Amino acid sequence: MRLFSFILVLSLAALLGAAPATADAPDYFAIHIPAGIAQQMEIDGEFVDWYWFPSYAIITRDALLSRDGPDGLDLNDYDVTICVGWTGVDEGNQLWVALYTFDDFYDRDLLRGSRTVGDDGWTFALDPDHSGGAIDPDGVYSNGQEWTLQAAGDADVFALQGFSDSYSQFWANQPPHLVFATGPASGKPWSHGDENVTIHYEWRMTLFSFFDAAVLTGEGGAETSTVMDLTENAKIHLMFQGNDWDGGDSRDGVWATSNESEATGNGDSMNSFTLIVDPDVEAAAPTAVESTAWARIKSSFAD
Ligand SMILES: [Ca+2]
Ligand SMILES: [Ca+2]
Ligand SMILES: [Ca+2]
Ligand SMILES: [Ca+2]
Repeated sequence: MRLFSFILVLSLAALLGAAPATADAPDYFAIHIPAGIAQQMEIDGEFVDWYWFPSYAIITRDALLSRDGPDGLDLNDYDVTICVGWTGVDEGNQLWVALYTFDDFYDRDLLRGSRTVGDDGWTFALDPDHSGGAIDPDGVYSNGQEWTLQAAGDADVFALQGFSDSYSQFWANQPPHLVFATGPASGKPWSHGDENVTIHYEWRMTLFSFFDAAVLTGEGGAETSTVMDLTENAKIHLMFQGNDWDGGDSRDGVWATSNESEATGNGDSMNSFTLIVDPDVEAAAPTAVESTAWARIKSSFAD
């Protein structure tokens, strides 16, 4: 049974027609995460802590656009749900993402690490300050970044697209800038050829309007990059692209939130996400507790 309770909300979103499917790069929302909720959320690949996310902001498979491969893929072959949240400047100042994928065939035999070519994976590209233009393909001194995500089970990948595996771990994809997990734990580990696989990608990350990867020289880094402050009503450019391989030498499909040319490499071709504060979400949220009190509560869970 692949229908997780989280997905029940999806059909509601589809009924409501949450996002236009005809525009090349539809606009979406990122929802503010109240402090009382953020304190209780864990980046662990489990999605029960996204219960509060409003249905109108859920991005479903129906909203995704084909960039390659045969059209008309049915939901038994590939299904997707994406939720995007954010915390403000004094609350961690990060983008939070829950990305659900169901796939009839788990393809991971090339193990390229920092590329999704040949194996299942996601491309996550962003231009945080909406400045537009091409992303520097070297990833250095760039206004945006293009990341590759692969759920490997025992060696998950969140790497700058195209960089060799030796540069897959560096300052920008490590805590506190990035916290990333895959799940559900009950489904791990995945093996090439597994059928009907559900994968949860969950992460929170700091956004940089100026990003000095400098992985080739070993210089630069967080100190010479500029953190983007996340504030209500700001617009950021993002795009998500699922790359589905089902064995063999050709892609079964490439499904993305934008199908404009250069969608993964140019800020102007990405989707605009408006950072909004939903009053109903805020009103229903538990009250934030003092950090020391919260630490005690958490440690009692662990006992
Ligand atoms: Ca979680
Ligand atoms: Ca598939
Ligand atoms: Ca493959
Ligand atoms: Ca696949």
